[in-house]
Amino acid sequence: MIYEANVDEIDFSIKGDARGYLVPFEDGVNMPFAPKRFYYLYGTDTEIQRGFHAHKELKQLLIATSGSVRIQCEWNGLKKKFLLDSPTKGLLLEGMVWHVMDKFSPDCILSVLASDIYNEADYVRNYDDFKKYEAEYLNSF
Ligand code: T46
Repeated sequence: MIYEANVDEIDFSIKGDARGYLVPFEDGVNMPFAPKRFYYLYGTDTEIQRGFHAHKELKQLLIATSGSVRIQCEWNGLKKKFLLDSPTKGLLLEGMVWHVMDKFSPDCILSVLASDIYNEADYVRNYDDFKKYEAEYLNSF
């Protein structure tokens, strides 16, 4: 089974006036998918690493709405680290991207908009399985 992968850093369009700032997300305007789920991670200790999985089909937009967190990604034979440290930017993870979140600041709230409801069957939690799926994808060209 071939699963596509894509990673993209996105700078949001900010609405603001004398009262403060606002960042809207609208399907068909600036959202790359229509979200079906929202969740957030908070209270994660600085020393903790989370994630260690990829998703087969799920698309997610990760935003540090408070504080900062590092996201280490691996996809399509590439490895890259991203720092989410502002509510004005996000990280789009589409499909088969192995990701690990760490270096959570004490005030970090990592908010996630997801393209589908929670489904454990969509997770690839074994790294060797991830590499097999990735190799299948890379050999398909
Ligand atoms: C991801 C990263 C960024 C639910 O019951 N419903 C949910 O919507 C989610 C996301 C999780 N759960 C349960 C499953 C586990 O028993 O919450 C527990 C913790 O989930 P997990 O160990 O997968 O958490 P993280 O921080 O490793 O990963 C989470 C998301 O699960 C994952 O999709 O991409 O954040």
